[in-house]
Amino acid sequence: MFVDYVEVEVSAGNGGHGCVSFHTEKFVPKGGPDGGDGGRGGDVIGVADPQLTTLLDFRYRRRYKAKNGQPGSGSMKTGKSAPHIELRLPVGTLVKNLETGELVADFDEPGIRIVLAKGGKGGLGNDHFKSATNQAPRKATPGQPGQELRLGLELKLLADVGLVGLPNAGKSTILASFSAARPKIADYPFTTLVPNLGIVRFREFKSCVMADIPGLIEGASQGKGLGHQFLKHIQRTRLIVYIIDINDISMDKTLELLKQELNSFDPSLLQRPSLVVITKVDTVSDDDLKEICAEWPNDYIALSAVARKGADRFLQAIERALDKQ
Ligand SMILES: Nc1nc2c(ncn2[C@@H]2O[C@H](COP(=O)(O)OP(=O)(O)OP(=O)(O)O)[C@@H](O)[C@H]2O)c(=O)[nH]1
Ligand SMILES: [Mg+2]
Repeated sequence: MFVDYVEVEVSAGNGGHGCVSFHTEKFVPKGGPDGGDGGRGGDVIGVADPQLTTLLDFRYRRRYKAKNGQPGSGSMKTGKSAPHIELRLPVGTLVKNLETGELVADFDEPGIRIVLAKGGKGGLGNDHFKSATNQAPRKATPGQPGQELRLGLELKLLADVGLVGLPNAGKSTILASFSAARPKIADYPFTTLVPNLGIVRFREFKSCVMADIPGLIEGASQGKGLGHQFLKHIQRTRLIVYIIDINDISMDKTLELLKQELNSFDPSLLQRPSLVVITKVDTVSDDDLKEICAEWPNDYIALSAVARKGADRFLQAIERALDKQ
């Protein structure tokens, strides 16, 4: 299952209290203050883990609490600090503070670690409060509370290229043909129910990440089909590739429709660089292809992902479009 939004509660640990204590020893009746400091509470830290592709784990567990620091004790012993706890998040996760609406962190690179909730500092033991006039202070400070936050975790996939098209247009077939990803492919609409990512290699040491999202239909903005719920996954792509089936009887209307749906979700998506790909061209004769495309006013790339016709042009166009940015 693919989960791209969850709400969780995180609590960092409280700091341990400082200690009031006095040194006692045989024949040393009035030893000075020797109360140690409290230990620090554990932080809650987010870590971007490239092995993860979903926030599914957080469906089942919503509360994360780091331990409290130990209180200080006599003989100047500082309390033990509590260990930090880690939330492992898929790369592309945005974290929002639900109380303030503010963006707390963007886990946009594998391996980055960001403290989400800070543990409280330990309190000071009475040793800190001795002075010339007060040799036996009875004062220590309490540990500070750890931060407690309600957070919204939202996964927005990070890909260079997003494939957008009607259901059954052939998007997953393209991803499967140009990457090692193995999305489900079938001859009916809505085969793809969740986004898929794949790495497309242009040549050695040069590649891009391609995202195949579920097909869009007219009225997706009103929740039809799978609606807009997956469009957020192309919000962070650098290039949008519209995929249109050559057997579509009104290719230009389809392109218009796809653009409209993107526009009603997020108008800035239409400013993004884009390419138009007419696919499944192996299903028509070369003459028909010429005829159909002669009427097509836009720039396009003719492709058959199955017969790998036009594959080089397709890859070059993507590479060039990405290089331009
Ligand atoms: N002949 C031919 N068939 C293709 C080509 N590309 C896709 N198909 C077929 O078209 C059908 C739909 O392909 P998919 O890749 O599942 O389409 P999709 O756009 O991912 O569809 P949804 O996931 O439902 O949105 C499958 O039966 C594919 O085998 C192609 O280039 N040539
Ligand atoms: Mg698909």
